[in-house]
Amino acid sequence: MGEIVSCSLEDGVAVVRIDNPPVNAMDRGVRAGLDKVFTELKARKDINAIVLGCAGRTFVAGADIKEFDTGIAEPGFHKVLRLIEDSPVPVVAAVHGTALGAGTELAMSCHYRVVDKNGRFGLPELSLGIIPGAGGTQRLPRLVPVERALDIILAGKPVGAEAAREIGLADAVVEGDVVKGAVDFARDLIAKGAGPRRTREQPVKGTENTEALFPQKRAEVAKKMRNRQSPLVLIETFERTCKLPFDEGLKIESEQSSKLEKATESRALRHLFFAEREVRKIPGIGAEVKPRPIAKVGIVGAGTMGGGIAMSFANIGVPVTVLDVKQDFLDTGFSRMRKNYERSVSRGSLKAEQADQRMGLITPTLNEKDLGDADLIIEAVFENMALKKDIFRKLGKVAKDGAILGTNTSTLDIDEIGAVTGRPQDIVGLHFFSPAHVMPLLEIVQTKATSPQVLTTALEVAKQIRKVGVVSKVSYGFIGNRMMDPYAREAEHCLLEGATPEQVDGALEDFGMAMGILAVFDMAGVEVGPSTRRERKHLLPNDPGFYRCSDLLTERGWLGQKTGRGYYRYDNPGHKRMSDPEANEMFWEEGKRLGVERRNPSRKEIQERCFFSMINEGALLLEEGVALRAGDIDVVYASGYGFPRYRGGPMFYADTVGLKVIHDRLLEFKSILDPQYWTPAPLLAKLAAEGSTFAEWDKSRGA
Ligand code: 3H9
Repeated sequence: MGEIVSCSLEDGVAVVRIDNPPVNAMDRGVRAGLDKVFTELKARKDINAIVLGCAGRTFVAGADIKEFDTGIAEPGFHKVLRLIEDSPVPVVAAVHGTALGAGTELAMSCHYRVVDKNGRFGLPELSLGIIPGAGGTQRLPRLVPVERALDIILAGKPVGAEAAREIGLADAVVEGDVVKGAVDFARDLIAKGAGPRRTREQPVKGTENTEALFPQKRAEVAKKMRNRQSPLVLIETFERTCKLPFDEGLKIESEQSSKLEKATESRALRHLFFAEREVRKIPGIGAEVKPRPIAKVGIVGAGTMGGGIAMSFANIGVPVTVLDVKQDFLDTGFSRMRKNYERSVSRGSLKAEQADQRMGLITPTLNEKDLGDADLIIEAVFENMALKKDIFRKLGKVAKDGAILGTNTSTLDIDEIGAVTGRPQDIVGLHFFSPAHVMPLLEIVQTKATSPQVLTTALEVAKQIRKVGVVSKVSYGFIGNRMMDPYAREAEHCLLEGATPEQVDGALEDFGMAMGILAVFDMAGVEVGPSTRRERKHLLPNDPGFYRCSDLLTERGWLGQKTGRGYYRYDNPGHKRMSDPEANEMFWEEGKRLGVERRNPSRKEIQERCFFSMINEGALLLEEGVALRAGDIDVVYASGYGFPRYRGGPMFYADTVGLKVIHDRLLEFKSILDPQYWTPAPLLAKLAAEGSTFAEWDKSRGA
């Protein structure tokens, strides 16, 4: 293996190269290498300029996120960046791929920046609950005006090469070999006699009118980034430092950033960062199992779900054939897809020709034989076992050998469906979330027969269509919906006990959920729950209050947004939810009739009942092996159910509350509420007794 940081000389220009795959994270090794090379270069008299670039697919993509757990080792970022900035000859960064976090900070400590035309600069630290801690809050506003600098970090979105040049973050945009472009740029500097241009020596830009700016940004953050600490600390850091000399500002940045690194918000977000990558690793399936190539996809069912799935593939350039039984259904489905694309065009996120291109990749058919050349066929028809079996029986006949057969079922037994295909090893559950072209989660359901290669391919497909794929075993509701059930049951029951939908949803939204569950039911259609429950009546608990309010609403035809009333009233077309005193009265009367105690549960009680029962179910899923890791459950909830990322997912959140606290509270609820629901899961009881955590449990199993 070559050196992590190497240096070569090209006629008076030193080319320093970082080579630390996969993403050139600026770990201790990189810092030590830069320290050594730049110290040596400082002493040389035969060098007129230095170019700093990276091998591989990207410039430095940030600090090594793992290092925050152990503490940053020596040499630290400030020392190394200062050394580079102090260079007596000009230093030119050659940026390709995405300079992220410490990568952008490294580039800003160089005197000039040359960027590949597809290169980008980003400071995504807030997505990890921290602020730029290697001088980013101090150097960026010395290159671009304060307000713009703050917006770049608040948004966390990378800035493209041209935009970076326009705002003064980059000096030149080049095509082709970026290091060569940077060497040419350096030679120009030498010819012009231009020396180092140290960012830290520039004045902060745009400091006029900052008095109004910071309160305004604080108000925006309070609205858009509710309950978050790091964005407020970022604004405070800018406010306190924008009129201070560089070194004083840097000291404040350091204090603030090390405070944030230790806070729960950052630990939670870092946990999710790694958990989202860990989900791809399946115990027992090694790198020798290669995914099957997926060049063509078939979809059965042109409904909302089938259409969304088709779009997900067309969006990455994969041709899709969509099958349905009637031309009408195909027409409706295709016009829905076209409308979705048109909406993206009118919002400016897609060009009209791209929309046409994507629609051009989707072909309708009424003939199942047209799915014969697909590498992957996904069924997305409504939930009915007989219908699905019929479809899979036919697919077993028409699909080519080695084609993967996926079902989008959210409730049915996939082993049973797979059995009729004659090739159960090729079947896998692919549970998309609606709207499928938007939602980032894909539950991948492994049956008893699913082959390792099929599972690996499903995980690869998820990555290609830019979704996070999480493996679940077959179980009613898989991971996500199974844990949703107790959560929603408690939310619903609180209505019988005297709470209003606003109080219940308000408590859940205050916790950080994207939307309260009752509002979600109103959006999805209140009748959906009662209709799926009818299918499995024999399995329901003996509890007359079980989802009673949704049954009542359904009986009255108050089905949510589409009928203008459900748990709430709606003023179409704005869908603004409003209190419905008549519905509330109906819930309370029903509670009285059923003899439910009118507890008027507090905000805290609503939150504890909903989230602790959800966590308890999560512990059962782990014990049963339905979910592989607590981290997998967290990924499901953060990416598919609007669980606040800054709490790390339900299982991480449980660890932060303390499993003993949750265990004891479950027992308290058992003594005052319906006892059938509140027995702590054995795994939760065990970990609570040991003073352990779900994270430790994951670790003990090598996850
Ligand atoms: C920062 O810089 C703070 C500073 O202000 C200084 C403070 C003092 N560290 O995502 P992928 C691993 S904060 C450690 O699958 P892609 C990743 O876990 C940092 N590991 O690839 C995975 O490992 P494995 C700011 C990292 O092509 C492998 O690399 N920077 C890091 O889909 C491949 O990753 C960020 O927030 C890291 N920084 O996406 C950027 N980055 O194979 C974070 C990646 O074992 N990174 N790994 O599972 C990303 O956003 C994406 O990885 C990137 C590539 C877009 C770069």
